[in-house]
Amino acid sequence: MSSSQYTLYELVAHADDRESQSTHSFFVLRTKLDLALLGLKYTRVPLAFGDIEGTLGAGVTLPTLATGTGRVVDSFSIAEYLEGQHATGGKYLFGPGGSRLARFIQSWADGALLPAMMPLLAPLFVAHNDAASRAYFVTRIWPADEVERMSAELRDAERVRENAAAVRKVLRVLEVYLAHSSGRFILGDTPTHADSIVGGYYFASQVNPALNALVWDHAELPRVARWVKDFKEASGFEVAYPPPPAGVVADV
Ligand SMILES: N[C@@H](CCC(=O)N[C@@H](CS)C(=O)NCC(=O)O)C(=O)O
Repeated sequence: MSSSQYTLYELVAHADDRESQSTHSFFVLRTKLDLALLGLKYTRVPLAFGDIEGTLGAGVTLPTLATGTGRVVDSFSIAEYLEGQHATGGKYLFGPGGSRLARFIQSWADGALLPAMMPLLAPLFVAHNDAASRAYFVTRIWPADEVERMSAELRDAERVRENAAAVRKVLRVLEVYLAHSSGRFILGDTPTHADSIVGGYYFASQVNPALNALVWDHAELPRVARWVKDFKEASGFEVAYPPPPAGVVADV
Protein backbone atom coordinates (compact mmCIF):
# COMPACT_ATOMS: atom_id res chain seq x y z
CA MET A 1 0.00 0.00 0.00
CA SER A 2 1.50 3.35 -1.01
CA SER A 3 2.12 5.75 1.87
CA SER A 4 0.88 8.87 0.06
CA GLN A 5 -2.63 7.64 -0.65
CA TYR A 6 -4.32 10.15 1.66
CA THR A 7 -5.67 13.65 1.20
CA LEU A 8 -6.28 15.63 4.38
CA TYR A 9 -8.73 18.54 4.31
CA GLU A 10 -7.55 20.88 7.03
CA LEU A 11 -8.49 24.26 8.43
CA VAL A 12 -6.39 27.40 7.96
CA ALA A 13 -6.98 30.86 9.42
CA HIS A 14 -7.35 32.83 6.21
CA ALA A 15 -7.94 32.27 2.53
CA ASP A 16 -4.66 33.84 1.29
CA ASP A 17 -1.44 31.83 1.17
CA ARG A 18 -3.22 28.71 2.35
CA GLU A 19 -0.26 26.45 1.67
CA SER A 20 2.04 28.40 3.96
CA GLN A 21 -0.18 28.25 7.05
CA SER A 22 -0.06 25.74 9.92
CA THR A 23 -3.54 24.67 11.00
CA HIS A 24 -4.59 25.87 14.45
CA SER A 25 -7.56 23.48 14.72
CA PHE A 26 -7.34 21.22 17.78
CA PHE A 27 -9.13 18.49 15.82
CA VAL A 28 -7.15 18.71 12.60
CA LEU A 29 -3.93 18.73 14.63
CA ARG A 30 -4.96 15.38 16.17
CA THR A 31 -5.15 13.76 12.76
CA LYS A 32 -1.90 15.36 11.58
CA LEU A 33 -0.20 14.06 14.72
CA ASP A 34 -1.66 10.58 14.19
CA LEU A 35 -0.40 10.58 10.60
CA ALA A 36 3.03 11.69 11.85
CA LEU A 37 3.10 8.96 14.53
CA LEU A 38 2.34 6.33 11.89
CA GLY A 39 4.84 7.86 9.45
CA LEU A 40 2.17 8.36 6.75
CA LYS A 41 2.48 10.96 4.01
CA TYR A 42 -0.52 12.84 2.70
CA THR A 43 -1.60 15.64 0.42
CA ARG A 44 -2.93 18.68 2.24
CA VAL A 45 -5.99 20.61 1.15
CA PRO A 46 -6.00 23.72 3.36
CA LEU A 47 -9.44 25.32 3.60
CA ALA A 48 -10.65 28.48 5.30
CA PHE A 49 -14.00 28.18 7.11
CA GLY A 50 -15.87 29.65 4.16
CA ASP A 51 -14.47 27.02 1.75
CA ILE A 52 -15.61 23.95 3.67
CA GLU A 53 -19.20 23.70 2.48
CA GLY A 54 -18.40 24.35 -1.19
CA THR A 55 -15.55 21.82 -1.18
CA LEU A 56 -16.95 19.03 0.98
CA GLY A 57 -20.68 19.68 1.36
CA ALA A 58 -22.97 21.06 4.05
CA GLY A 59 -22.34 19.95 7.62
CA VAL A 60 -18.95 18.34 6.93
CA THR A 61 -16.25 19.20 9.48
CA LEU A 62 -12.47 19.24 9.39
CA PRO A 63 -10.46 17.10 9.59
CA THR A 64 -11.80 15.05 6.70
CA LEU A 65 -9.57 12.36 5.24
CA ALA A 66 -10.00 11.15 1.67
CA THR A 67 -8.74 7.59 1.49
CA GLY A 68 -8.96 6.82 -2.20
CA THR A 69 -12.15 4.79 -1.73
CA GLY A 70 -14.13 7.28 0.35
CA ARG A 71 -14.00 9.98 2.98
CA VAL A 72 -13.70 9.67 6.73
CA VAL A 73 -14.93 12.60 8.82
CA ASP A 74 -14.16 13.25 12.53
CA SER A 75 -10.73 12.93 14.13
CA PHE A 76 -11.64 9.91 16.26
CA SER A 77 -13.18 8.03 13.31
CA ILE A 78 -10.09 8.87 11.25
CA ALA A 79 -7.87 7.47 14.02
CA GLU A 80 -9.94 4.26 14.05
CA TYR A 81 -9.68 4.01 10.27
CA LEU A 82 -5.90 4.54 10.31
CA GLU A 83 -5.52 2.03 13.14
CA GLY A 84 -7.36 -0.56 11.05
CA GLN A 85 -5.16 0.08 8.02
CA HIS A 86 -1.73 0.69 9.50
CA ALA A 87 -1.32 -0.49 13.11
CA THR A 88 1.69 -2.75 13.65
CA GLY A 89 3.24 -4.20 16.79
CA GLY A 90 5.44 -1.12 17.20
CA LYS A 91 3.31 1.73 15.83
CA TYR A 92 -0.35 2.07 16.62
CA LEU A 93 -2.94 4.68 17.62
CA PHE A 94 -4.89 2.63 20.15
CA GLY A 95 -3.47 -0.85 20.70
CA PRO A 96 -5.38 -3.34 22.85
CA GLY A 97 -7.80 -1.47 25.12
CA GLY A 98 -6.46 1.92 24.02
CA SER A 99 -9.64 3.07 22.34
CA ARG A 100 -11.56 3.34 25.63
CA LEU A 101 -8.80 5.36 27.26
CA ALA A 102 -8.57 7.63 24.20
CA ARG A 103 -12.34 8.23 24.39
CA PHE A 104 -11.95 9.19 28.04
CA ILE A 105 -9.01 11.51 27.27
CA GLN A 106 -11.07 13.05 24.46
CA SER A 107 -14.03 13.80 26.71
CA TRP A 108 -11.78 15.22 29.44
CA ALA A 109 -9.79 17.31 26.94
CA ASP A 110 -12.77 18.63 24.96
CA GLY A 111 -14.96 19.04 28.03
CA ALA A 112 -12.44 20.66 30.39
CA LEU A 113 -9.19 21.62 28.64
CA LEU A 114 -10.80 23.24 25.61
CA PRO A 115 -13.05 25.68 27.52
CA ALA A 116 -10.17 26.53 29.88
CA MET A 117 -7.82 27.26 26.99
CA MET A 118 -10.19 29.22 24.75
CA PRO A 119 -9.82 32.57 26.58
CA LEU A 120 -6.07 32.34 25.98
CA LEU A 121 -6.35 31.28 22.34
CA ALA A 122 -9.60 32.34 20.68
CA PRO A 123 -8.70 36.05 20.42
CA LEU A 124 -5.54 35.03 18.56
CA PHE A 125 -7.39 32.64 16.25
CA VAL A 126 -9.70 35.53 15.43
CA ALA A 127 -6.82 38.01 15.06
CA HIS A 128 -5.26 35.77 12.40
CA ASN A 129 -8.58 35.16 10.59
CA ASP A 130 -9.61 37.04 7.48
CA ALA A 131 -12.91 38.92 7.76
CA ALA A 132 -15.00 36.06 6.35
CA SER A 133 -13.41 33.46 8.65
CA ARG A 134 -13.86 35.75 11.66
CA ALA A 135 -17.53 36.24 10.82
CA TYR A 136 -17.97 32.45 10.43
CA PHE A 137 -16.23 31.82 13.77
CA VAL A 138 -18.34 34.26 15.78
CA THR A 139 -21.64 33.25 14.18
CA ARG A 140 -21.22 29.46 13.90
CA ILE A 141 -18.46 28.33 16.27
CA TRP A 142 -18.18 30.58 19.34
CA PRO A 143 -20.57 33.41 20.33
CA ALA A 144 -19.34 36.91 19.46
CA ASP A 145 -19.96 38.32 22.94
CA GLU A 146 -17.83 35.59 24.49
CA VAL A 147 -15.03 36.22 22.01
CA GLU A 148 -15.23 39.89 22.93
CA ARG A 149 -15.02 39.06 26.65
CA MET A 150 -12.08 36.72 26.06
CA SER A 151 -10.31 39.38 23.99
CA ALA A 152 -10.64 41.90 26.85
CA GLU A 153 -9.30 39.30 29.31
CA LEU A 154 -6.32 38.51 27.10
CA ARG A 155 -5.32 42.19 27.18
CA ASP A 156 -5.34 42.13 31.01
CA ALA A 157 -2.16 40.57 32.48
CA GLU A 158 -3.83 39.58 35.72
CA ARG A 159 -6.67 37.77 33.93
CA VAL A 160 -4.14 36.02 31.68
CA ARG A 161 -2.33 34.70 34.76
CA GLU A 162 -5.64 33.60 36.32
CA ASN A 163 -6.80 31.91 33.14
CA ALA A 164 -3.45 30.14 32.77
CA ALA A 165 -3.74 28.92 36.37
CA ALA A 166 -7.18 27.52 35.47
CA VAL A 167 -5.63 25.60 32.56
CA ARG A 168 -2.92 24.22 34.87
CA LYS A 169 -5.63 23.06 37.24
CA VAL A 170 -7.20 21.02 34.43
CA LEU A 171 -3.80 19.64 33.37
CA ARG A 172 -3.18 18.56 36.95
CA VAL A 173 -5.36 15.54 36.04
CA LEU A 174 -2.79 14.54 33.42
CA GLU A 175 0.10 15.30 35.81
CA VAL A 176 -1.33 12.91 38.43
CA TYR A 177 -2.15 10.28 35.81
CA LEU A 178 1.43 10.41 34.47
CA ALA A 179 2.80 10.14 38.02
CA HIS A 180 0.91 6.88 38.49
CA SER A 181 1.49 5.22 35.15
CA SER A 182 4.59 3.79 33.55
CA GLY A 183 6.18 4.87 30.28
CA ARG A 184 6.78 8.24 28.70
CA PHE A 185 3.38 8.52 27.04
CA ILE A 186 -0.26 8.21 28.06
CA LEU A 187 -0.34 4.52 27.14
CA GLY A 188 3.18 3.43 28.02
CA ASP A 189 6.20 3.94 25.81
CA THR A 190 4.35 4.16 22.49
CA PRO A 191 2.73 7.49 21.59
CA THR A 192 -0.91 6.94 20.60
CA HIS A 193 -4.06 8.85 19.67
CA ALA A 194 -4.56 9.76 23.34
CA ASP A 195 -1.26 11.71 23.15
CA SER A 196 -2.34 13.28 19.83
CA ILE A 197 -5.48 14.62 21.51
CA VAL A 198 -3.52 16.44 24.21
CA GLY A 199 -0.78 17.22 21.68
CA GLY A 200 -3.33 19.01 19.49
CA TYR A 201 -3.96 21.41 22.36
CA TYR A 202 -0.24 21.87 22.97
CA PHE A 203 0.52 22.64 19.32
CA ALA A 204 -2.52 24.91 18.82
CA SER A 205 -1.51 26.85 21.92
CA GLN A 206 1.75 27.82 20.18
CA VAL A 207 -0.38 30.56 18.63
CA ASN A 208 0.11 32.20 22.06
CA PRO A 209 3.77 31.56 22.95
CA ALA A 210 3.27 32.99 26.47
CA LEU A 211 1.51 29.71 27.31
CA ASN A 212 4.75 27.76 27.29
CA ALA A 213 6.05 29.37 30.47
CA LEU A 214 2.56 29.76 31.96
CA VAL A 215 1.28 26.25 31.27
CA TRP A 216 3.32 23.69 29.35
CA ASP A 217 6.69 24.23 30.97
CA HIS A 218 5.59 25.23 34.44
CA ALA A 219 7.11 24.03 37.72
CA GLU A 220 3.68 22.85 38.96
CA LEU A 221 3.45 20.34 36.10
CA PRO A 222 6.87 18.69 35.72
CA ARG A 223 5.54 15.46 34.21
CA VAL A 224 3.42 17.34 31.69
CA ALA A 225 6.52 19.36 30.72
CA ARG A 226 8.49 16.12 30.25
CA TRP A 227 5.62 14.64 28.23
CA VAL A 228 5.63 17.71 25.94
CA LYS A 229 9.36 17.25 25.24
CA ASP A 230 8.98 13.52 24.61
CA PHE A 231 5.89 13.89 22.42
CA LYS A 232 7.47 16.64 20.31
CA GLU A 233 10.47 14.42 19.76
CA ALA A 234 8.43 11.27 19.03
CA SER A 235 6.08 13.00 16.58
CA GLY A 236 8.76 15.18 14.96
CA PHE A 237 5.87 17.60 14.43
CA GLU A 238 6.16 21.38 14.21
CA VAL A 239 3.87 24.35 13.68
CA ALA A 240 4.73 27.90 12.62
CA TYR A 241 2.19 30.58 13.46
CA PRO A 242 2.64 34.30 12.94
CA PRO A 243 3.56 36.10 16.18
CA PRO A 244 0.63 37.60 18.11
CA PRO A 245 -0.28 40.98 16.59
CA ALA A 246 0.55 43.97 18.81
CA GLY A 247 -2.00 44.69 21.52
CA VAL A 248 -3.81 41.32 21.48
CA VAL A 249 -1.96 39.67 24.39
CA ALA A 250 -0.91 41.46 27.60
CA ASP A 251 2.75 41.23 28.61
CA VAL A 252 2.97 38.73 31.42
N1 LIG B 1 -15.56 16.09 16.60
C1 LIG B 1 -14.97 16.64 15.41
C2 LIG B 1 -14.93 18.14 15.49
C3 LIG B 1 -14.43 18.76 14.22
C4 LIG B 1 -14.70 20.26 14.13
O1 LIG B 1 -15.57 20.81 14.85
N2 LIG B 1 -13.99 20.92 13.21
C5 LIG B 1 -14.16 22.34 12.96
C6 LIG B 1 -12.84 23.00 12.66
S1 LIG B 1 -11.88 23.18 14.11
C7 LIG B 1 -15.03 22.54 11.74
O2 LIG B 1 -14.82 21.90 10.73
N3 LIG B 1 -16.00 23.44 11.83
C8 LIG B 1 -16.81 23.80 10.72
C9 LIG B 1 -18.22 24.00 11.16
O3 LIG B 1 -18.54 23.61 12.31
O4 LIG B 1 -19.00 24.55 10.37
C10 LIG B 1 -13.57 16.04 15.23
O5 LIG B 1 -12.98 15.60 16.23
O6 LIG B 1 -13.08 15.96 14.09
